Amino acid sequence: TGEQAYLNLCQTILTNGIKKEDRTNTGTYSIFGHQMRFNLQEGFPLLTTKRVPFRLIVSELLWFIKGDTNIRYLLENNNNIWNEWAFKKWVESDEYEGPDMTDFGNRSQIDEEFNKQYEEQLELFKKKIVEDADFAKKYGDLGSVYGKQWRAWKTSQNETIDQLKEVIESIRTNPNSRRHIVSAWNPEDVPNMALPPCHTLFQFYVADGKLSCQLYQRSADVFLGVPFNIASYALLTHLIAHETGLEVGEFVHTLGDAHIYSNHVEQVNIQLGREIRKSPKLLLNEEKQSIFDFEVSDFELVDYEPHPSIKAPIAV
Ligand code: DHF
Ligand code: TMP
Repeated sequence: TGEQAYLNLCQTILTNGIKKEDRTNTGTYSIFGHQMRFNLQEGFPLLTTKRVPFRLIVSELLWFIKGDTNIRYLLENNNNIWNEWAFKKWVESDEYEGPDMTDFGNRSQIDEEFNKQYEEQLELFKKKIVEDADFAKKYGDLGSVYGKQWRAWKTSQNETIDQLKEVIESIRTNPNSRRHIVSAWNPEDVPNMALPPCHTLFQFYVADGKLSCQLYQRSADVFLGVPFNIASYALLTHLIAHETGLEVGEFVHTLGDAHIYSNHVEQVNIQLGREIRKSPKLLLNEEKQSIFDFEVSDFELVDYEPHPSIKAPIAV
């Protein structure tokens, strides 16, 4: 199954990964170039060897689809997965006057006193984003990240390209095309992003009445990010298949630098010791057609009975 492919990747990295330093100063074990396949007909590929919070995947994907790049929408949906990258911009700004938050990601893990201060500042920041629209506009925005590139890629002629709308149209009208591509990697715009896109480019493929999707992910945090990325692109494929009247085919996940952070190794070993369970099933609100009309309440996951979640610190 697809989940076995994921566990094999984890095992391969632990066995063959090269010890490699990284931007976050955490340290990783890393391999370069790997591919996994998930047959979406066999069930929805949300991992069962640890609990993965489906509702966070839904609200993050809807946020991309809306073309939104501001964490305010995520916070309104109790989704905290992008906080650190907005917070980083805030504490590095001239307007921030609280205690020094330099390198908060690493310091909060080793210094309990500092961690208290950090959590306090992060709570204040979140509160301000939700309550103060002007503040949110300035400090909640992650820059030209996914939503921007998918829905409003800026051209040199000052026009915008709605890549998502266009790709759905091309799937519908010209299914055999080999050009069903959406790119989040915009070299000119990369400097304006809180984090350059990890899921960089994806392509759709139609054959036998089924829609498949392949993602090129340049950088993959295999324990924390990848389970989200698999589910997110599987969900996107379901939504577009639904809108275009196709069945779902495969999700092909191609990775560049696939790494396990050194402070995730213990967690990965716990997960590797667990038995894979039956994949859940995804139900979509059949009354909705367009991907652009879906809301959080239009998704339901049934028969998801995973092993317990496994906590791990995220590298900032
Ligand atoms: N940075 C790094 N170093 N790794 C990432 O995977 C990553 N992902 C980002 C942004 N920056 C990143 C966006 N996606 C979590 C999962 C995905 C994600 C960000 C964070 C995460 O922390 N997952 C936790 C649970 C989070 C929660 O329940 O709030 C997990 O255990 O899966
Ligand atoms: P990098 O920009 O230095 O590659 O750091 C980005 C880190 O975030 C890296 O560990 C990969 C991880 N990541 C994912 O795995 N999936 C994601 O969706 C995102 C946004 C990040």
